[in-house]
Amino acid sequence: MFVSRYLGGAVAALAGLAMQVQAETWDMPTPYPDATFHTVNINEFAADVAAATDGALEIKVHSAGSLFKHPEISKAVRSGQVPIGEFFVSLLANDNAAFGIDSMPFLATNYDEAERLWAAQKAVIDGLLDEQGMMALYAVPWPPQGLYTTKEIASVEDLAGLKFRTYNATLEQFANLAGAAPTQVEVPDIPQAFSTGRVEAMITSPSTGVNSKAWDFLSHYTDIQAWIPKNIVVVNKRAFRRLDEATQAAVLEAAAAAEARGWEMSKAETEAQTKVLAENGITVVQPSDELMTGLREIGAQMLESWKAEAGEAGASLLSAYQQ
Ligand code: PCA
Repeated sequence: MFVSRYLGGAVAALAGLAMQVQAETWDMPTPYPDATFHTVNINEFAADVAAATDGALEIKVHSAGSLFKHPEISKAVRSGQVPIGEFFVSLLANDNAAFGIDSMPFLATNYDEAERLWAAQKAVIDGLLDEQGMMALYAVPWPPQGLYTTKEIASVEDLAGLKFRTYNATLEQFANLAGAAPTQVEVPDIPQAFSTGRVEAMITSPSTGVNSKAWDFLSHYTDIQAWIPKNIVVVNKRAFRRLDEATQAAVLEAAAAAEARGWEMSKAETEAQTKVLAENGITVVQPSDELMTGLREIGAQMLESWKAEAGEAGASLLSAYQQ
């Protein structure tokens, strides 16, 4: 009696151990809230991986910067603190200018252009990520970026002096060149930054405008469609290699599906969320020629400085895109 109970316990313990060895959980930090379509897409990706591997690989999503703050996510994946994560790809522009090309104003402003730019960019950044011990799984664009303000904006001069919410170095440069005063604010902090008066204008997608309830603190959305920036999902290479072959294949397959699905979600969001802005009282306006001319001049100036910084790799990226 005592012996069999003892053995029974040992067998149960061993079975538990085998389960632990087989089933792996990957913690995945992401920067944006649950309602964001990127996060919805990532949750589907995680469900696909779990289903395809019979639960052998569980990806546990930690959204809205809850596990790591946005600027820390790439470092956490790089160092192996977490095996996988999502971030705004242009945040790595400090490492190499190639990461920031998708935030260049008026270079790629529709989805066809964005797709071609991603192909040209990917060829360069795959190698850069590899050097950092990471591998890109997939990237998904935000809808075209528009201008949110508390008044009508007829020309670049109207932006002068505005306290401007920014999300990366390129947008900061843009705001500075427009004569505005940039302040970096992460998405989960947008409502508070506006309600406390830290900022009073921003450039972002209809998606982020809706997710942040922009109508609580802003009145005008000018549809300038300035650029189409992307989020990227990356893995730590060592963590990926530790998976068995079938699991690796399942991750790659789910990633390819997530990329295709994400681009479609993004396209659908553009119109749908612009409508939600209008329904909630935001005045949606088409930009004046004067405003667009002024903004394009700033964009042209920024591209020149990007080229100077990005060197030969940048030149070949651009010529691949412009072919
Ligand atoms: N939303 C994110 C990035 C681009 C976008 O549309 C943000 O505003 O930070």
